[in-house]
Amino acid sequence: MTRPVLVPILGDQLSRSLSSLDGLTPENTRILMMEVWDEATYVKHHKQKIVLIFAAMRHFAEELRAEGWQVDYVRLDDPANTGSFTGEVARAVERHAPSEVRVTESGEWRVAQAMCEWEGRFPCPVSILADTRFIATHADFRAFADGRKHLTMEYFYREMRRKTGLLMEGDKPTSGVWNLDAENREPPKEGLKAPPTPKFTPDAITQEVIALVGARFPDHFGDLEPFGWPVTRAEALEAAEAFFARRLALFGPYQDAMLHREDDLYHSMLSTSLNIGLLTPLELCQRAEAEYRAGRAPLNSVEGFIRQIIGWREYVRGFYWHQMPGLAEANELKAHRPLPDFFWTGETDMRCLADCIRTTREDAHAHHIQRLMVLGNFCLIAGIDPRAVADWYLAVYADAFEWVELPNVAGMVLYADGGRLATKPYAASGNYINKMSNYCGGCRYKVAQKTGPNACPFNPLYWHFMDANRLALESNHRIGRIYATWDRMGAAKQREYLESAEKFLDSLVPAREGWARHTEGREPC
Ligand code: FAD
Ligand code: DLZ
Ligand code: SF4
Repeated sequence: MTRPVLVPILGDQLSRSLSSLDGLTPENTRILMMEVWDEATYVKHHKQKIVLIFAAMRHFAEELRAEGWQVDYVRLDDPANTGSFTGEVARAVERHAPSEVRVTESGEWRVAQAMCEWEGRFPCPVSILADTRFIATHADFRAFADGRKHLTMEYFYREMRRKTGLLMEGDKPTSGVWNLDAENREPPKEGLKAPPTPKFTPDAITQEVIALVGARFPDHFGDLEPFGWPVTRAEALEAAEAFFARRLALFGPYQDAMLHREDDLYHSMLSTSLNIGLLTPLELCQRAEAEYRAGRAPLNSVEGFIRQIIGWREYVRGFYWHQMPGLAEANELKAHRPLPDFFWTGETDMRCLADCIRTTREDAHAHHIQRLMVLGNFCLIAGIDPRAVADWYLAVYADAFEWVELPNVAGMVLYADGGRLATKPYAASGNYINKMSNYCGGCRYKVAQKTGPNACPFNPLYWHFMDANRLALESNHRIGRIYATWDRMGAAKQREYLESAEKFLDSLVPAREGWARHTEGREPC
């Protein structure tokens, strides 16, 4: 018998188009999938994220077996489970004496580092292949980034449009305009109600995983049930079709809107399926373009959706690999305040934050503007430590993988990278939230009040942040003129702002240790 090729498939590699399977047949291949403690706990992921990954992995393994592939599937509770990728690949190498270990590159730096050691460790060659599900290669991003000080997404996005041919007429963008973002900033209308996102009833496989996660990860953040995320490609395709048929047309205009307890609005809710590989970015964008070409969705919505995927999503992935490992430690604004406890409990009188944390707890999801302009903006202007913020985002969202989470947190939200990703910090006072949401009406704080105990905390925090970071920000042409307004206020008004902010910051209770990461080291299986 010939020695098989051993193909480890990780929990975010659940795609039949995976590069490591390319050219192989079931006869000469042994696939390895492994539920491991290290991955389930490197941060204390939201319970629904662990259910999503394990359930999707188990379904994918079943689908592969049904096609005739031989799959070694190591369950979390397998007594011999070593708890790590490297340990499980080592065991599989012993079992099968493969001619080669062939794996698609990891999405995260941490795992990529571990994979680099496999070659020296195993008695057979190890091939680490490019992840061809992404549109931009690492070389594409390097070619874009080399020699640029600011890595403005817009120029990268145009290259991706040219590379894919999406919304292009020859070498020109459809309608002559690359980016229709200016048309996509409608505040929410009173009573706006989007068609619901499909939720999928857990089958027996998923129910078994739900029970496992409930038993093994009881102290992780978030509600375990109801669980309704797509866990198979068929379910993900159904969710995508529902989005294209019922929500894409209004995706653009209401992309930045926020409504109390209207959690999904017109967003696609497809990031989990994309990030674990049930859907590919190109197929979704081509499908969205077809809606435009058929006259069923306007260009501003379709271009906006495609930009999020071949623009932002591809860009942050390139940015991550270009900037790591330094990005994980970056703290340009020297922010050191601990994350407030209410990020975990949701217990705050700030109605906007309470609602965003509620949806995060209930669904392991919050939409982009909630993540950026409410949760992220608060962390920025309150000066929260970037490591603590990144740990929180990585733990609480079902779609969170470091390659996409960290550039958004350190770059887009916190300006911790010194402005390589965003040209200015997205700092905003309560005014922005009031304009784009219905949160403020029901809040105990008054958004129009600038200082004092009843003032919206975003108002004094905004000026406190500007004042504290003047040295770093004043020379930025997109933000510098704000200091003229600050200077015009006069010393007494400035003092009021700063004192209000300090009082508020002093009232914050730091999060207890152990919410995001296990404090007592690795737990036994
Ligand atoms: P839609 O609004 O329908 O957008 C369509 C798709 O575009 C998304 O599914 C996603 O794949 C992509 N996309 C949109 N914005 C971004 C972006 N800024 N970066 C990368 N891709 C984007 N997204 C993640 O997938 N994982 C994360 O861990 C993550 N962390 C974030 C942290 C912060 C601080 C911020 C501001 C954003 C983060 N995002 C992350 C981006 C974005 O918030 C989510 O992709 C989006 O909310 C997912 O919901 P959706 O599928 O309904 O997105
Ligand atoms: C996120 C995650 C979790 C919770 N558990 C597993 C697991 O047990 N097995 C697995 O193969 N993958 C898991 N993942 C996804 C990995 O963390 C992800 O594949 C790596 O971080 C590389 O991006
Ligand atoms: Fe949030 Fe301020 Fe509005 Fe309250 S008043 S909901 S704290 S922005």
